[in-house]
Order: sequence, then structure tokens, then C-alpha cells
Amino acid sequence: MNKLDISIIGVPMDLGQNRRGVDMGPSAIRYAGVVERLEALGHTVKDEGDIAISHTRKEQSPNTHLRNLEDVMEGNTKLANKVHEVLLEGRYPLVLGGDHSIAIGTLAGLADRYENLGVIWYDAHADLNTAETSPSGNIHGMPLAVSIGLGHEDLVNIRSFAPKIKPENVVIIGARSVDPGERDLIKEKGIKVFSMHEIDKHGMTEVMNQTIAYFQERNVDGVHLSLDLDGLDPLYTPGVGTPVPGGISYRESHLAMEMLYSSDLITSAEFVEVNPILDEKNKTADVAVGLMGSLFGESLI
Ligand code: 5AB
Ligand code: MN
Ligand code: MN
Ligand code: MN
Repeated sequence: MNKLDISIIGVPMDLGQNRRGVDMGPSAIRYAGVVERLEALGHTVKDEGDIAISHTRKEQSPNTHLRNLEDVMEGNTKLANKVHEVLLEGRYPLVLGGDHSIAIGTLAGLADRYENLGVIWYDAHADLNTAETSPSGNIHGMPLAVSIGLGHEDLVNIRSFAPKIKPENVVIIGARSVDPGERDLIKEKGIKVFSMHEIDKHGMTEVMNQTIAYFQERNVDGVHLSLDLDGLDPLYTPGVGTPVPGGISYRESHLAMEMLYSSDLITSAEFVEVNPILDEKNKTADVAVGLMGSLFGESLI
């Protein structure tokens, strides 16, 4: 990989779910030394600051079943525009969350630059709920559905086009908590999933080799990595709002990032769901920055 011009975009969003504190994720990740870590690898890093998120907390209309829809929508529109602008400047967007609802904006900003974008969804969850299937009404459980064109029309049509990505260009890695409606959608749309079962059975090396080969066969023009820190086992990343035991290990995750670096496929990334209030001494933000190190070219020897 060449040396990159990376733009860091913070998104202090906590309205896509119920637990306060995840809006401090970008600060925690900066405090854990993201800029220094990436500069040490020879990349140029510009910190673009944070997207302004309004907290009007308008009463949700009783039949939408979408918590804080207006504010989530507005924040994601700003984020989409910012990502778009960063791409026009020829820079590499690195988005720091914030809850995972922000993937709606990130992907909206990427999608008019990349016509055949691949997406890696590294997560314990599939984030494929719609208002109809969601058990919680939390939008952080919906961004992948929204990006393939399913869900509330305001979210689906950010930047006035839909869908943003093709379901067959998505690879979910680490899934172990999938709701019934999400399961149906995975089957119906043919979404590729490497659940914990496949990781246990075949190992992370094989899972990543297959993931990389899948994107190469599909002739993608870019691949976005959307990494939810709850993809890892809560042993390593306790500072997340929806932890699920039995997750991906620390070393498996580094291996995955190192293999993605070598593949030279990844063209943008986001690291989400870091909640310092639920964390132990900024451990989760430290892990996030470590993983970014591997993704951007650190090697052990
Ligand atoms: B995360 C759940 N599926 O929809 C829902 O952390 C959890 O961005 C969603 O992956 C977790 O509420 C969303 C039960
Ligand atoms: Mn998750
Ligand atoms: Mn998620
Ligand atoms: Mn979560």
C-alpha cells in the first residue's frame, strides 16, 4: 500500500441506541493516539474534527418505531456530505464512532464515488433490521438494511439515491446474535456471512482468504471496512453497548486487519460503538487504535 492521505472524521452519535456515552467514542480513540499511530507508519493524517450532532430528542412518532429518527437522519446527512467531500479531495476517509447508525451516512457518502462498492461488516450483529423486524427500534441495528435500500425512506434516500450498496457485495464477519427477520433477509438477499461457527471451524486465515477472493471475483471498485468493536469478544473490548460473548479474539482480529492490509483492497474504514463510560481504562479504544495500526501497515517484525 502506498502512503495515504487519511482524513479522520469523528461522529459523536449516541442516538441510534439506548446507552449514553458512545458519543464520547471519537474522543477516546483520539486519546488512545490514533493520529500518532498512523503518522508513525508514514501516512499523512488530517483530523477533520467532529460532525455536529443535534440532540433535539424529538418525540418519536408512535408508529415509526425508529428512535430519534430526525436527529439520526440529520447527523448522517452531514456525515455523508463530509465523506463525499473528503473523497473529492482524494483523501482516505477514516470514520470514528459513535454508534453504528453512522454507517448509514458513511456509506451514503462513499456510494456515489464507488459504483460497485464492497463492504466488510465486522460485527457480532447483522444490523439488518427494519422498523418492522427490529426488536428495539434502535437505528444502530438497521444500517446495513438501510444501505441495501430497506427501511425508512428518509434514511434510505440520504443524498437522494438508493440503494447505496448491493447485498451480494457484503461480507459479514463474526455474527453470533442475529434476529429472525435478519436471518430471513440474509437468505433472501444472498448475503455472505462468516459467523463465529465458520471462524471456529475453518480459522480466520481461511475466512479472510475467502473474503478477499470473493471481492476480487466480484470486481469491486473499493471495499469499505465497517468494524463494530463488539465483533470482538467482550473480554478484549468491554466498552460496547451490546456485548455478546463468544466473539472474535484479539489476535484473530489483528490477523484479519493484517491480511486486509496485504490485500490492498480496503479504500475506507470506520470503527464504531466504542463507549468509554462502559469501558475499563480505555481498553476498547486502545484495541481499536491497535487494529487501525494493523490495517494501515504495522507489522510485528
Ligand atoms: B450494533 C439488535 N439486533 O436490532 C437490535 O451494535 C441489536 O450496531 C443491534 O451491531 C446491535 O436492537 C447493533 C437486538
Ligand atoms: Mn454489533
Ligand atoms: Mn453494529
Ligand atoms: Mn452495539
